[in-house]
Amino acid sequence: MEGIELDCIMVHVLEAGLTFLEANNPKNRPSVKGFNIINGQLADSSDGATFESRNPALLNDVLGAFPLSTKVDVDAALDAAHAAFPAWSATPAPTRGQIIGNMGRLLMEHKDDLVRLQAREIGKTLKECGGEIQEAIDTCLFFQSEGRRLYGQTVNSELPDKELFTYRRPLGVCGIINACNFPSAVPFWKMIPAIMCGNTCVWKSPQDSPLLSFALARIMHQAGLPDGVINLVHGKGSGAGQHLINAVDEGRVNKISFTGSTAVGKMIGEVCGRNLVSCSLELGGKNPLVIMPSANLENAVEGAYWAGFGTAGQRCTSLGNLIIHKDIYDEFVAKLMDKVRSTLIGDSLEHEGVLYGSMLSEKYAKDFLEVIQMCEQDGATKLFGEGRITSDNKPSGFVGTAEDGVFMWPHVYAGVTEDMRCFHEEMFGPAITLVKADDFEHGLHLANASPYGLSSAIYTNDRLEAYRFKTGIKAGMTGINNSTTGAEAHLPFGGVKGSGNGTRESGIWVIEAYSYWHAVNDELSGKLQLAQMDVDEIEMVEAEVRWDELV
Ligand code: UN1
Repeated sequence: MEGIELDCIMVHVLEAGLTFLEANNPKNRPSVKGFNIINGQLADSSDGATFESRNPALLNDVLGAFPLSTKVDVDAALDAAHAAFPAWSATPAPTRGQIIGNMGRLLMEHKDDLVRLQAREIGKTLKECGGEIQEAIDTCLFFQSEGRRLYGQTVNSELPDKELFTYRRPLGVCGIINACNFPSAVPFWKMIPAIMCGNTCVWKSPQDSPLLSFALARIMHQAGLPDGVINLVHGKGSGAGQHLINAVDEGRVNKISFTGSTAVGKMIGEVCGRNLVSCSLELGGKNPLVIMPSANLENAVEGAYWAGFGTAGQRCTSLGNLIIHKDIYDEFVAKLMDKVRSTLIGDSLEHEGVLYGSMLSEKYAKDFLEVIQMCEQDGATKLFGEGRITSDNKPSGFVGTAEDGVFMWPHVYAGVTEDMRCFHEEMFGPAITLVKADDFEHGLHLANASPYGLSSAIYTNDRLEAYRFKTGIKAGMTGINNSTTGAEAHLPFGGVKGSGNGTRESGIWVIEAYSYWHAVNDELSGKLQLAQMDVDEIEMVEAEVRWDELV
């Protein structure tokens, strides 16, 4: 189509069979008709229904129309995953790892285009999208080699001429459901270890990032992934996502891996629990960051500011309660507010140097505006923030035309105490709550007082305080003199309490979530030897030393 600017990834996507839509897109960006990928083949939804993907930083930029998948489509994807399982699970793990390595190399080759596509589809900054695609690459490179390990053990038997072994076995068909805030790294955290262990997947892409998900799934196939190992279905959480969960009750799913809200996670946990099906649940957070007087305050301000407002506060690991020791409270808040007031916000595809872009979608914006109302209702004092940015209501650091997208002011609420709802609720947007602590013990108490336990952090130069925080906090992740965000791709990621069910993503730990241990004994003696009963008895020798005479 003349005049349309195609980047490499878009050419790639189009070569895969997508077609242009006639759309009057601004900036001559392409708009496509997208598909599910089932058994390696492009597929429409069974009833032809579609939904749109829109750029939240430029709302009349339509990326395309995608299948609104039905139960029939989800069932077809599950059929394909089941059919592919025997051959894929029998493929040597090093070969599976090699394909995963190819995925990493292809992501590197197409990184710049994927970064732009991701920024266009969910409004995160180019810098952050770059970090995220890198996280997906790191995951592939880590698990490429894991395919050459995936160790089991040889274990000594208590009986002669008998050997014991352990093997890691795949679980079967995995249902993958992720949120759109980390639409590359998080599905890779899930699917890469899943397929490395020999499982097959049905991936329900996030409703707000279908084109990026399509591009990633194509790259996975281009890397040499056999058809049916990963099947992609687009649609809504309440539609295709729910059909995938319902399939657990039908006995068609062996694992669900979900990243999203605690409410949905609990529902999934119930369905999986009653079917004895394994599930990995990465849920919400109200991540605390404690600032102590001995901290380097400049450094602490940087960390708190980034943790609160980077990604427009839309990370699971974003800062929630900023807990500041009373002795440095005024000084710290003054420094922090200087930064908050000068925050640069805008569409990163158009403006360099912005700290954060739009909200992930209109829906995220709406939910955020609702939840922050709670702060003032609870009696917190608003230090900064006026809701949605418009041409008549914008902070000095906003660049661009506000009405083009869904942009939010940064919000800071002070005077928050443990008895307020806003102390306990995740806000998932650019808003932090300031809490004053009397001393270290009080700070630690406050850090533990929310119903969540995902990430946490402390700024202190007192080693004993750092130690006591590390041992006293109940959280899956803790930063010392660092922000609450930015977990690396080879450390275990996950939470406790309301933040998850204790499973972990990333590194070697995630392998537990996608495999089971199979214990095998090989009886070589040619006879029946009974464990515990036919074991040689050892006679203890009477003590020759008269201990009683020595005292
Ligand atoms: C998420 O928000 O779901 O630790 C993932 C971090 C990122 C991943 C966040 N590496 O902030």
